[in-house]
Amino acid sequence: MARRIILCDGLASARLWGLIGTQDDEVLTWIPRRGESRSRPPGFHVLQGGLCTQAIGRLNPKADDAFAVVSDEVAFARAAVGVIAEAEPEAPLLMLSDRVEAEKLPEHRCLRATGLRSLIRDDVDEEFSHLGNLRRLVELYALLDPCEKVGILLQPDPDPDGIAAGVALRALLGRKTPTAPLISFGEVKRPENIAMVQALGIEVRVLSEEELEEFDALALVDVQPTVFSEEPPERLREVEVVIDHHPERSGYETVIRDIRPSYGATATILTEYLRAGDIELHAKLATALTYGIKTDTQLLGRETSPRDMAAFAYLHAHHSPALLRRIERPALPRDGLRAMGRALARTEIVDGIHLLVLGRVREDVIPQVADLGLQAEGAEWAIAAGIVQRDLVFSVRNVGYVRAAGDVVRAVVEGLGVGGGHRSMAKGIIPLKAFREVYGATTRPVIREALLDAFTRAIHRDD
Ligand SMILES: [Mn+2]
Repeated sequence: MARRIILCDGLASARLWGLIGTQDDEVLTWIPRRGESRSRPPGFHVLQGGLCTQAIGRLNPKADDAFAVVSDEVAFARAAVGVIAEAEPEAPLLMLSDRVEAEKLPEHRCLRATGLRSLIRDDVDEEFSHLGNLRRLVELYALLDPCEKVGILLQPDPDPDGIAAGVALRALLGRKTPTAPLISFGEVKRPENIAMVQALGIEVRVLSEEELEEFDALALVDVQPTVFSEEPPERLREVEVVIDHHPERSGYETVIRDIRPSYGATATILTEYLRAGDIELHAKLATALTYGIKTDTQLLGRETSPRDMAAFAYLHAHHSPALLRRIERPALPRDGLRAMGRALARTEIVDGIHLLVLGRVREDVIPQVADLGLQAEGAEWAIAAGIVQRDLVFSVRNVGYVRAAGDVVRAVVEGLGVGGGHRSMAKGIIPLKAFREVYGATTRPVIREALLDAFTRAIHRDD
C-alpha cells in the first residue's frame, strides 16, 4: 500500500494534523522544537536523528510513497525539501505551509506547495456562506409557511432563469401548483422558452393585476416590482419576497429582499438555497436550474461569477442530459427539415458569411438551422432566416472572436424592425410589410440578396 509520510515541524503542526484526523496509510513523524521533547502528540513518532537524510532513509520509503511537510518556518521547509530529495529523489512532496512561499523552496522535480490552515479556512468560509443562505431560508419559511396561497411572480414573457428560479422556490417551500403557482402578466412567448416549459411540464399562469388579490403573499423572482412600470399597481408596492440578480431598484417595499447583482443568474441564488437547506434535487429541477444558469450567463460566458460556476457544477451532477437536450434541441418538424434541406442544397459561404433562407417555417426551426450553419467549414457567421406569420425572422450565430452579433443585428434591422442579442447569438424580426416596402418583394432570392448585402455591410464595416 502506498503510504503518506508526514513530517511535522514542532508540536503545534503535529497537533493540528492530529485534529484534522490522521489516516491509516499515514506515517506520522514530527521533529520537536526546543522545549517540546517531552510532549507526545498522539500517533506521532519523533523523527529519530532529526531532519537528515539518514533519518528519512530509516523510514524505508517505497517507490509509491509520498511525503508531506508541515511547517511555517522557511529554514525548516527548505531543509526538509533538501533532505527528502536527497534520500528519495523521485518521491513526490507536498509542502503544507501558510507562511513559506513556493519560490523560497529549493528546486524539486515533483513538489506541490499549498497552505494548510488556509485550506481549512476556505472550507469554513464556504460553510458560513451556506449558513447565510440557510438563514434566508429560515426567514422565508417563517414568513410564507403560514400563508395559504403564495404567488410566485415572474417577468412578462418569463425566461428560463426566472422560470427555473420560480420552480425552485416552490420546491423549497414544499408546495405544489395550487398553493404556489408561477404567475406572470404575459405568457411565455419565445420558442426556446416554450420548449423548456413543455419539456419540464411547467405551467405559468397569466393573470391580471386585479387577480393578485387572491394571494396571501407575493414572491418575485428574477424581477422587481418597478420593472412592470415606474408606478407599479398598489399590490406590488408592498410585496413579501424579492429574489433577484438585477441591479437593485427603489420604489417598493418588501419583507424579504435578497438581491445579488454580482450573480449571473437568479437560478444560482436558488441553487444555493437548495444546497443550504439540504433539499433533495430531482433531475427535472436540476435540469431547469442548469438551463436557467446556462441561458442567463450565455453558456457561462462573460457575466459569470464563481458562484454561478459552483452552482452549475453542483447542478450538473444531478441534471438529466436527455431532458436538457430536449429543451436545447427541440424536435424538428418534417416540413422544417425539408425547408432546411432545400436551403442547404444551395448553400454558399461568402466572406465567411453562411446565409440559409428557409421560406415559411415554424419559428423554433430557425435558431437550430443557425446553429447548424455555423458548423460549416469556413463559416464565421451563420444566419438562418424564415417567414413566421407576417414577419421575417432571423437568427444569427458567430464564432465569437468577430464583431458582436447583437450589434450587427441592430444595424441590419435599423429602421425596419427589431433585433438584438449578445456577443455570439442574436435575433432579428422585420415585418414583411416593411421589408417589401424597401426591397419590393419577399421571395426567397430577394430575401437572400437583401440580407446578404445588409449583413456583409454590417459585419465588414470598419469603425
Ligand atoms: Mn435572470
